[in-house]
Amino acid sequence: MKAWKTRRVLVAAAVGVALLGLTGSAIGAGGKGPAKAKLSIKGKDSFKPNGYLKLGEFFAPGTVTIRSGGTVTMTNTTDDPHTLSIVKRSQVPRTLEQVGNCSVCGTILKAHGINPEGPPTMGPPPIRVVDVGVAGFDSPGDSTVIGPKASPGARVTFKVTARPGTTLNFICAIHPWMQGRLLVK
Ligand SMILES: [Cu+2]
Repeated sequence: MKAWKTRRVLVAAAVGVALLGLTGSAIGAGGKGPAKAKLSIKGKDSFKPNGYLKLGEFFAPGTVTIRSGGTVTMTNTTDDPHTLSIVKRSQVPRTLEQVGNCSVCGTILKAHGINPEGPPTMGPPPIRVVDVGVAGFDSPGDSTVIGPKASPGARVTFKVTARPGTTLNFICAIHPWMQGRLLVK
């Protein structure tokens, strides 16, 4: 095939893909979000001597779109345990001081049977999932613990049952600078 012909075929393929994309988003706009979504916990801590200490673990992505009734599978790629805990928007720490004084974090950890003043929890917590209100993740107080990578609890799946149109804010109650949102469609 001559070069210009090849190019034309490639352009046609690209247009086809673009049209498929348009069709897909048109359906999505009037319908529901994905029935399944993935979330991972990534990053690592680091420091610069005489410079700073950076706590670099994060939810990836920070914003997850999911259908009401859909499931989110979360994988931990870090060496630390974390939680994904639904909180009220007003409880999401916005300043360094609020991160340091996260009172809802202590409440969440206690609900999991973890003593926030005790030593760091590396093993499985007494209560892995806290589910308030109706079954599934739908309201502040719903929370799951995820174990460090390579542990049996390093992957968790939870169902999101909040109504379409709901935004659920979440934090990690162990590292409350880790924050995200579930957009329920
Ligand atoms: Cu964390």
